[in-house]
Amino acid sequence: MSPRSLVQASIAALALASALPAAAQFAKPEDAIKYRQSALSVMAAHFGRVGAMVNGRVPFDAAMAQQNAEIATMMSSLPWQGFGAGTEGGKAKPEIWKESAKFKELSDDMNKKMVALNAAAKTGNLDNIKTAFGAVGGSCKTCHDAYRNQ
Ligand code: ASC
Repeated sequence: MSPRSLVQASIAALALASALPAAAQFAKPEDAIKYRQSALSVMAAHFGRVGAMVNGRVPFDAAMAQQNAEIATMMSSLPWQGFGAGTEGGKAKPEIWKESAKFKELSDDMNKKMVALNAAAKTGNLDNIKTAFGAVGGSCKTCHDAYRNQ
């Protein structure tokens, strides 16, 4: 291969790699499992801080609710990249890979409800936040009941 076509091939390979779904970019299945568990864990931490206010365990602070809802919302789009083909394991039930359309539907539902929680947090109204928080929690539970081993 000439140096020129080598450079062209490298550029083509890089372009392909960045166009591939992130799922294909984990070196090992364990890396994907670690990634999705980490993303879900960070999301849950920030969602939980909103939950503490919703449940009255800590006093309501509108700015805190907003910041945490914002982070949880950003995180909510990430875990799904870690459920690519061949990454069965962790607490994930194998049904995820057999019912990928349903799994995607549930994850999209969670994203949507998290975006609604983020919007509610921006209103600064605790009742709005409570309602939207409950919807997200229900979505978490539906998916966990179906697809997560205890
Ligand atoms: C959380 C968390 C979950 C969900 C779920 C809602 O805060 O870590 O997994 O909410 O408990 O039912």
